[in-house]
Amino acid sequence: MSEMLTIALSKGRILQDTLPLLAQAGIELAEDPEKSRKLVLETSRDDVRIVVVRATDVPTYVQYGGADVGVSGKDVLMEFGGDLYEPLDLRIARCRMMVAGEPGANERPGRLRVATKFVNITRRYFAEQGRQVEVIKLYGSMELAPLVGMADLIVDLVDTGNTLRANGLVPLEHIADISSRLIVNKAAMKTKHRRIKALIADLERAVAQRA
Ligand code: PRT
Ligand code: MG
Repeated sequence: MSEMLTIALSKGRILQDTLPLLAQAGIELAEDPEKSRKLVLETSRDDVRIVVVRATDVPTYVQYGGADVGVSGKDVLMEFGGDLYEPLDLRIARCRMMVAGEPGANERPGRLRVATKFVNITRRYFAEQGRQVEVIKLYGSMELAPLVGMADLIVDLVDTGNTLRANGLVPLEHIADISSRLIVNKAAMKTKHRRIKALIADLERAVAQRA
């Protein structure tokens, strides 16, 4: 029997959108992951297992070898900035990273305050443009910060725009297009080369068929 291949995924949209791609690669789950409390899930293949972790922890598990491969949003990867291979854009869980706020808030004079959970991306974005900002770290509900006068701007992910609209905010500046990527541990890419190459090829085919 060949060595175990461990895949790290997060619950929610990434799991939902990745499972059909894995199924096309011949990897199916035995039980419903959204209902199960298990963190290690067996699959239809004896030599493949899935571990379920927080979205922001997926790159950490893959970089440090807790998993051989994983699926992460480009937002999470840009913020993480670690040392991983990123061989395939799965084109799922797509959205945009935006600067948002009240209309015209990005043209206010002086040093603006920006609330976000993406502090590294935000610092980099404004620094590249030579704009001085104060970055405030939040862990969620960024849209609230401008409403209570705590920040001029937020940096957040936008899909339909409904969340911004519901809070009287508008998208102001586009930072990046986001989708989920297959990531691979650098050592595993060598030691499990044949299997990982095959997985990449299978997923590549599945992605192409959906496009
Ligand atoms: O939820 P948890 O705290 O455990 O982790 P998480 O929020 O990182 O996970 P999850 O499952 O919510 O998101 C996983 C990945 O999905 C993200 O890292 C993105 O790459 C991708 N993704 C795609 C999104 C969205 N679309 C999205 N719309 N992630 C979050 N949102 C949120 C956004 O932050 C905002 O609050 O949805 C809201 C905006 O949506 P609209 O449709 O109202 O514009
Ligand atoms: Mg979430």
